[in-house]
Amino acid sequence: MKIYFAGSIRGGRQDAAVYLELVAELEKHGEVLTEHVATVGEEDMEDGEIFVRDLEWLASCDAVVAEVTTPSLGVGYEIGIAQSLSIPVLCLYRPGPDRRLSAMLSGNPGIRVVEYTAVDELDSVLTEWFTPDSP
Ligand code: 6K6
Repeated sequence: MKIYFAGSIRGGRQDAAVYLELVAELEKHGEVLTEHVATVGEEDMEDGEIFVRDLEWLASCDAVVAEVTTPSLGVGYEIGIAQSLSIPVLCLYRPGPDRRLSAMLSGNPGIRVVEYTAVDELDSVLTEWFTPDSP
């Protein structure tokens, strides 16, 4: 199982610690192609190289898991591309008093959105979602 993990980078890094925990959980279910999304600091790559590499990985993956609490143009773009390629998308969202998830995700019948408060709640959700034919 090749998993493309998507999380905010230039949209804001306030959830980077959550992404690290999530990547560790996702590694129990397959190969995470995009571990760098959870690491601190930017890689030394041109934006054009990042775009081409990430789209190749996206097109080659079996599933996309996106942490969508921090809004990110790049994550939204990746979700749209994944949907157009018929790749299953799981969005993970931590509700808060000062934010609302985009209707393009919460109202989208083609993707699964799961609300959570802490990564350790997601064990059974991830196991069920990664079970073949489940997403
Ligand atoms: C590496 C680690 C931190 O920063 C970098 C260099 N930049 C990027 N490297 C890899 N993927 C990127 C980078 N910038 C954006 N992306 C992709 O877009 C990732 O797959 C993320 O899911 C998403 C984040 O988009 P923004 O708009 O929040 O940057």
